[in-house]
Amino acid sequence: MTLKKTLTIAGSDTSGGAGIQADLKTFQEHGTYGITALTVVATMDPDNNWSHSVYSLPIDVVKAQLKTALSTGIDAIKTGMLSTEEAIQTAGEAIEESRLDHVVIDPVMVCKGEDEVLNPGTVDAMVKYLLPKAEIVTPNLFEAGQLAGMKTPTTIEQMKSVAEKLHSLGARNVVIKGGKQLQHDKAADLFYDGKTFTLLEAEKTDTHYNHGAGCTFAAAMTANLANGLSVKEAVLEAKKFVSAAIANGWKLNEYVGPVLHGAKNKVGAPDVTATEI
Ligand code: PXL
Repeated sequence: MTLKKTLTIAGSDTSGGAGIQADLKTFQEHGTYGITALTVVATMDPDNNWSHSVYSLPIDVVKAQLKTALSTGIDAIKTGMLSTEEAIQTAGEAIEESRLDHVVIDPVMVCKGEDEVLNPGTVDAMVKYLLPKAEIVTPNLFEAGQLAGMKTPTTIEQMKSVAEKLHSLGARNVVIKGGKQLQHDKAADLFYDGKTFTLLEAEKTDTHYNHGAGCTFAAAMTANLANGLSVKEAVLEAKKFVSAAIANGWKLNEYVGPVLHGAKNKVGAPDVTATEI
């Protein structure tokens, strides 16, 4: 038996819901073989309101992992948390070396509840080294505005303008995640392929237990691309996967509730609609 191989270049979320842990769980649910190159280790302090610390790994260690990973013959790559310009450039070079089209860039700038861009300069580096290589880029509203050099979109019309800008910067497809900030009655994400805008909608789930949703969404797209789906199908199926995961989010402790990565395969997915707008 051979499996499609999906590589994530991302950080470890010690609490297990986001980051590389979300990616591996999601890959497993999609039947792809997960391979990792770890960039940072994120920890959360239970004595300080679960505040995050991010420890970057030495760049040599990232490069050594990428050498191992690429030698296995990867089918699709996802990037997640990359805390330094050097790590972003290194990820860009690894993608280049892989010659893969199936590249999903999740431009992680913040962890939920924290509101700072990881490092000054990382936004410019993402635009330079990663956007032009993205088959799909998956920013949230804040990240989309930062990458585009525009203000954070809060309406679907504004999301459309930002998506056009991100496409013009080299991303072949753009998925802007609406999240909770978007003023809309559904849980909506905007998909733009350079020609058509498609609004993906699911019923909103009244939950705070959605930690890891963004990573899970992008990882599901990555696995779907590796498994041969078209970009549009990969995004639509990933939306179903993450909607199920959010609808079944659960309480890990008083600070955090992760999504249930395996929910779609266990209990099925809620309805998702795709409407050209
Ligand atoms: O959810 C964004 C994210 C990505 N990657 C890592 C994280 C987080 C948030 O906690 O820890 C490693």
